[in-house]
Amino acid sequence: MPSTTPHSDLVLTDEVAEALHDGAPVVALESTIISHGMPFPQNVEMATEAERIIREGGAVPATIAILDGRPRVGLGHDDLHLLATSADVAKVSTRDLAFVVAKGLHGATTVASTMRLAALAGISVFVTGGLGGVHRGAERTYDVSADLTELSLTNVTVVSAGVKSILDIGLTLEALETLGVPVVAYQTNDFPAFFSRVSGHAAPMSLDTPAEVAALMAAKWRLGLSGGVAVVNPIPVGDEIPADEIGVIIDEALADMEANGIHGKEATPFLLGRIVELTGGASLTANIALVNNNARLGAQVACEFAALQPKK
Ligand code: PSU
Ligand code: MN
Repeated sequence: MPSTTPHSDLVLTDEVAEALHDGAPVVALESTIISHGMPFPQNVEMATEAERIIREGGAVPATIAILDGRPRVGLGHDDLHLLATSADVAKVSTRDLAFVVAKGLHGATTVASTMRLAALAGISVFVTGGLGGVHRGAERTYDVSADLTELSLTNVTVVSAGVKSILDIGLTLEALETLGVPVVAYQTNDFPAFFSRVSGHAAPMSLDTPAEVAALMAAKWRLGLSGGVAVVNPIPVGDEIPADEIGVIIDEALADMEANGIHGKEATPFLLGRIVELTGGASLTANIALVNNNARLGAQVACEFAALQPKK
């Protein structure tokens, strides 16, 4: 058993603590995607499969959530099941972390808050499905995800399939540029749009191997350029939903959101749920496929990055 924990408020599983202590590759995973991003039982199946793929790739998975007010890094099956089924799990972004911890509540962490807790634990690579970003109509609503703020602050690489076109992809890329966040498209020159491999927006940079991604991470942080790296990995060809097909659905989901007066932290979960309904579950199949694809890449990046670190 390791003698030190990275931070006294965090509860790590023995497996995660040992891997971190040994400098072995660890990959963080978020929990909002489980509690507020997908229906049961696909959510718990997805979470379990992503962990399995990360292990298969030679890294230790560490799914992150708040349970009874304790930030947990690494979860067991019962924890995942609770997150997948309970109505008492708040969606927790950075803003909400202190409240949920102080009140002893359950919370599912977003990209932003997962990054923060991963960094506190000493984890450098994090796998998810989609990033938050600048919402369409943000010039009226000011709705810009705290995921972007966190990417500007916290030294963690986030592997995603880009952002859904529920967001304004062009403005999201502009915001990430302003915030100094490298957006690295993996093996493509196009910024991927989650369900579709291409968004019509050029990616600012592209890399072709996990070793190149690890080298970029090392160079960024060696230069004292704090903040995250967004690695955007297109959905596999066979799992893609064509942009025009999903575009119609997304427009309908956005109209429904407007009609129902949904806003703030409810906006993203509402849109994700509505898209699953409107596609008769096809979006869910695509969503699971891209998470698995990101888990494979995330494990490879974590292995390459761990290999660059001084031996412990
Ligand atoms: N996009 C998805 N699936 C998700 C999310 C976003 O395709 O599950 C979740 C992630 O947890 C992300 C959060 O961090 O939604 C962003 O929420 P908001 O827009 O309220 O910041
Ligand atoms: Mn928001």
